[in-house]
Amino acid sequence: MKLDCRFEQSAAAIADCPRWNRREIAIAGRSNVGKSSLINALVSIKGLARTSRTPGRTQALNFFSLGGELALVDLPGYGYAKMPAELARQVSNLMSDFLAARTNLSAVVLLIDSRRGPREEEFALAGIVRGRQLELIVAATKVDKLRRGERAAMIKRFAPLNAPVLPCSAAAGEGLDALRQRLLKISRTHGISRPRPEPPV
Ligand SMILES: Nc1nc2c(ncn2[C@@H]2O[C@H](COP(=O)(O)OP(=O)(O)OP(=O)(O)O)[C@@H](O)[C@H]2O)c(=O)[nH]1
Ligand SMILES: [Mg+2]
Repeated sequence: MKLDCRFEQSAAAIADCPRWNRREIAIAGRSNVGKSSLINALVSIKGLARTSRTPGRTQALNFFSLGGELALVDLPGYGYAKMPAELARQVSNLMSDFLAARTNLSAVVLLIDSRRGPREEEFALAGIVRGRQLELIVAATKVDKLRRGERAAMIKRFAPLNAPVLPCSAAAGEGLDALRQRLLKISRTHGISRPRPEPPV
């Protein structure tokens, strides 16, 4: 399955976000969890979203058009201890303001490292998404780093979130097709309504 995806713009503030009527799917998660890598893997374009071994790489909202009606939004990661406190606060506010108020938002893919599981921040984000009745998709990232016997423990760690979990690996390709299917389903269920064609005479 091939998704048609293009970088459109960055926004360093809510006021700079695009004014369009695309339904948006936000990619959210802790710094270094693999958000940008997952976007690149999903759309099979290396380097589309910038990735880095250094956490805190993405400090703005990055908008990518996806087909004709959808957009992916690569959010800045939270929880990077080494980022200067003032910058970390700004970045975290930008992300939570966007999730709490953006009207274009239809769904949030919450990425959580499969080896760590959800913490306080992830429960809080899931709460915001549920409070707005947006679709919540949880992706457990970097599952290529789990050993065979660690899968069951991972499922247990994620259970308290009470959400379906998609195990994913941007590196090995696992789970990507399942995630693509979920995203395309959003396009059908939350699609922007088009004028109906005239009935045949
Ligand atoms: N083994 C493995 N490594 C991964 C995977 N996905 C991402 N990584 C690595 O994790 C690091 C961070 O990846 P990014 O995609 O930049 O993470 P991010 O969540 O966008 O980070 P910020 O922009 O800082 O919030 C990089 O070194 C990636 O190569 C994966 O599926 N498997
Ligand atoms: Mg990133």
